[in-house]
Amino acid sequence: MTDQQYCALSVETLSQRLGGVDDVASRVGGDSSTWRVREVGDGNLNLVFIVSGSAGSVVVKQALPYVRMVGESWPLPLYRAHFEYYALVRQAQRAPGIAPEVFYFDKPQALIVMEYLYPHTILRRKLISGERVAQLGETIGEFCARMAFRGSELSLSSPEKKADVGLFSGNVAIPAITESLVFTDPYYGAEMNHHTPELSPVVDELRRNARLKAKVQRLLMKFTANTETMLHGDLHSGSIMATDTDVRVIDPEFSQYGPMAFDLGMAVANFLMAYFSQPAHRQPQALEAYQEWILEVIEACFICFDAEFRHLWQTERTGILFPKSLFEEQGNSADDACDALLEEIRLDALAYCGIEMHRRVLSLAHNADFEEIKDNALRAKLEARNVLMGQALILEPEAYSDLSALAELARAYNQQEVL
Ligand code: SR1
Ligand code: MG
Repeated sequence: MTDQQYCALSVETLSQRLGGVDDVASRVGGDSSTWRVREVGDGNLNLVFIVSGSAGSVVVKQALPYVRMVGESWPLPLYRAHFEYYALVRQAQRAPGIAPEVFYFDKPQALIVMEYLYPHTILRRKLISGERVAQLGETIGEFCARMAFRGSELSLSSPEKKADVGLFSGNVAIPAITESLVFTDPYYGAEMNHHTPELSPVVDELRRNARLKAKVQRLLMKFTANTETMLHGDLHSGSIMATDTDVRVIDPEFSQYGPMAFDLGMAVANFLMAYFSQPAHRQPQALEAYQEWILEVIEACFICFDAEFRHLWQTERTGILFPKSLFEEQGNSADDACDALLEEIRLDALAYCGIEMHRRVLSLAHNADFEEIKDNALRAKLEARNVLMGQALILEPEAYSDLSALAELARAYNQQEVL
């Protein structure tokens, strides 16, 4: 398959095209003409197939040369699949057991064959249907900390880190999407934007707030200029799959080197959007307990991020940053430096969180938590709470770095009649 010119797979052609690839055939098993192939891609960009045979199932993900949710009018380079592959390999090394295992990668075809996660389902669907997942916040917090620390010069050697930043700097098309859809478009009437019509008074006021826009642009500046670590880059609840007791992270195609706080902020934003949308999805008797559980997930996420980062700081600080030769070996503790760095990450994560809360209701790619609410008046009311909390986090992250203050803020907006 490797020598062939790129050609998008289909349910009809997949078995014939991948049947001769040993790494795939041995996992699926049997005669490839008997394989069952389903296209299950419901994301914004790619083709995703589940292929099953007598020995098991695999997932085949193939990039399309355009943005699937928009169509061929928005071309997107196939090379993004290479970066997804590079990211999956690094995630397996830096945070083992969380990303799907890769079985096969075909660069010209922009396709990755990987582990089929079963009986896992997309976390966003679980949050909409009110399911609980044990250790959710803990796993995501720990994952973010491991990726943040082990992808940085706190851990990597300087040449290794520079080479990786160089490699990922070839991925120009995907960061450009984040730079506009996440950081810029929500704050003016960009062409592809849409929002619930009843939300307009809140949106108009937000877009008039020059202080807010300036803060967001400063965060964009950090996002573009700061190559601290390798990010997942799109850690929303559709990029997390789970059972009741197991949590996995998928889809790192938005991976790039960027600020340590970014993934943590994105993940927490998606938990908060699940929180604010709950009144539309839960019966009143189940609502409060489930919303409180989501707040516990957020708290656990931050606590476990800090704990794991501190642990790695003590045990794996082998890079050029804050070297032990400068601290411990001179009789100085480096603990205060770690605390200060974690505080900075917490504040930036809260601000990135606020931005993600905005883009998912104001820009192009909305999330189902709000989008599936059929009653527009209710949807706008819940989205308004989310937008206003996001604004508070961007403008004043210092006020909410204490986790109980953050939870109180969410509870306060959850009660507020904005519209
Ligand atoms: C055009 S891509 C829109 C969004 O989908 C992805 O999941 C990212 O979140 C991106 O911003
Ligand atoms: Mg994705």
